[in-house]
Amino acid sequence: MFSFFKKKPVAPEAAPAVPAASAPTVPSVPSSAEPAAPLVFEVETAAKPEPKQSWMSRLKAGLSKTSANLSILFVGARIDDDLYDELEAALLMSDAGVDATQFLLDALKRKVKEDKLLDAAQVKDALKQLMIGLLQPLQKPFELGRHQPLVMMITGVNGAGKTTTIGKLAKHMQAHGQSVLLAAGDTFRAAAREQLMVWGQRNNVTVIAQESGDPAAVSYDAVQSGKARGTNVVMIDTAGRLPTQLHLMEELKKIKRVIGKGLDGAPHETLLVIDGNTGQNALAQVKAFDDALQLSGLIITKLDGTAKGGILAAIARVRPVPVYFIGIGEKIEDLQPFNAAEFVEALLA
Ligand SMILES: Nc1nc2c(ncn2[C@@H]2O[C@H](COP(=O)(O)OP(=O)(O)OP(=O)(O)O)[C@@H](O)[C@H]2O)c(=O)[nH]1
Ligand SMILES: [Mg+2]
Repeated sequence: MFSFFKKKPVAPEAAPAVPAASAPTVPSVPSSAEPAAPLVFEVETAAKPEPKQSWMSRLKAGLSKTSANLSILFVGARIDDDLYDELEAALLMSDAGVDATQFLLDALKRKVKEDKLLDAAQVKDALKQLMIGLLQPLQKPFELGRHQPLVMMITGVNGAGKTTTIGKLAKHMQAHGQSVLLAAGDTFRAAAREQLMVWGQRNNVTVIAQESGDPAAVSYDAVQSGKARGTNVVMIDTAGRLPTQLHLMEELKKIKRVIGKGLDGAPHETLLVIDGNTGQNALAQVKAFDDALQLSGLIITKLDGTAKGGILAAIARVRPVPVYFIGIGEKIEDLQPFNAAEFVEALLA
């Protein structure tokens, strides 16, 4: 069992509480403003963290397609070229990509030879160990308390799960005694701001929003407000965008620069949220967002759907940005830290 966050006790940088009057205005949402559409955030307040076993079984269920495709190959199999061919096809099918697939196959063949493995179960186990070795460098605990406030910028393509993930993280952080402030940096969609603010009200999280529609200005305000209030964590939501929308990628760079003007060294985390069902395109997203923003971490969502999971192997080989969390559903406990051994156990059950 490992904890959700790593926590570093921090000597607060000069960030005394400042009277609320000097903080940027937080527009209030009229209580009658219940949105017609269901909220993105539906977090059960009474939800207790489920036992680890339940998480594992749901992760296994999410990745069952790949796990079935891989595991079947080893049932009563002979260790020959046919097995390696089938394994290659199954790995490619799992979204592992050409590079990681070739890497794993070469390493496996070497291992089989060196250790004189004759039994399919042993070969499967060797593959598991190789996969864990490949994914291990992506595993990195998310450390709280390094900065006050710890400023996080959350990016990704449309519908990847950014806002939902921010909501889940906020609840996890609160449970770890952190005060959280959110910035409604998605000024693109009119409903996005209200959505976040209603959620903030319900969950006792301050949301900084602006009518102006300038995401960099909202982000700057949020950082200032976080400093003034002595908030532990500031999370900045951004509007979804495709890496091919170059002007919108430029806008992200600007938001990042402006955050840095609000607080030296911020954002301390620049995160990309990826929909686990995106296939190989996820790798293109990692590259493009990393080139533009120098990502510090990834969050992979929706590993409960038709996701195949192999994309993590591709990321590990081609652009090894740490994967802080993975998501397997819409509830708060459906977001957990990424653990390489656990993930491979689900992928190759
Ligand atoms: N099944 C499943 N659904 C998820 C998960 N994470 C998020 N979702 C759903 O994905 C949809 C989009 O999530 P959002 O959080 O609105 O995505 P976003 O990236 O903020 O979207 P934009 O702001 O429109 O770019 C919502 O219906 C979420 O409930 C997950 O891990 N599993
Ligand atoms: Mg959103």
